[in-house]
Amino acid sequence: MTVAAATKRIAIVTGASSGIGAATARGLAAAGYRVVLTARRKDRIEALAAELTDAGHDAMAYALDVTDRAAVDTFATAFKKIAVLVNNAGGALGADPVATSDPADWRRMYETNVLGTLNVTQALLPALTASGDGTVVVLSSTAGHGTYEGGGGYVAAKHAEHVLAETLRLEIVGTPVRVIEIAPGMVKTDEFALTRFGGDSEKAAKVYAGVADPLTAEDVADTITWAVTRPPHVNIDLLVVRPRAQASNTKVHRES
Ligand code: 8X3
Repeated sequence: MTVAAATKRIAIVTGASSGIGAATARGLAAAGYRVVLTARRKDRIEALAAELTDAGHDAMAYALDVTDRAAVDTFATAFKKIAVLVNNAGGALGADPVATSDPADWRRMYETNVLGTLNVTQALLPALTASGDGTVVVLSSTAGHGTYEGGGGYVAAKHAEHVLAETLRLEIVGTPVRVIEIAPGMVKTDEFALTRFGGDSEKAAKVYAGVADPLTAEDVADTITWAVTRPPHVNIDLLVVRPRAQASNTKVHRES
């Protein structure tokens, strides 16, 4: 893939095949960016890119597994200048206690959430810097700022993503790249909880049971789009966003 010099500034979104990633691609396209949608599921991102293009936006799709460093490096060679990178790919696997959870789940969550973000950010940092005004967004979670029972490997991975964002911000200060961390709480999407519970829809539904209005993917995309469209000298270091019914990771109001 080669990407011709674009008149519009380029925004790359990982995990853009569904949920927050897809909504963010829509939001950034509407904000005037040329969006590059990446995810493993090529059919989904191609369909979304076609939909955005038909609606008059500028969008393209590129199938990518963020844990495959060689593939990420090849992808990065297509870009000389990037305005925005949204590291959204990731997710949760399992909700078992530390004593019994599956180490394979922990490893996979570290790979997708942390190393995936590291791979893509490292590979695209030169292009973000070359743009003269780059923005790295790290989609962490409220799980990156406090733990909860059964959170285990997901909480650990999200804490690592938070540390990645904070450390990178320290290390690149003085360059024209800002680092924004968005930490959503309870967001009801089609796939997050279903994936976490291995496709068990009953367990997935319990996560949101009785919660009046969990956040939607669009709520989070709106937050991301707002943060990246602030003037270049404004760095939203960290933005925690939860539904009103959720006061903390462990304090959720449920109507019975
Ligand atoms: C998702 C929030 O509460 O399921 O990142 O960990 S939570």
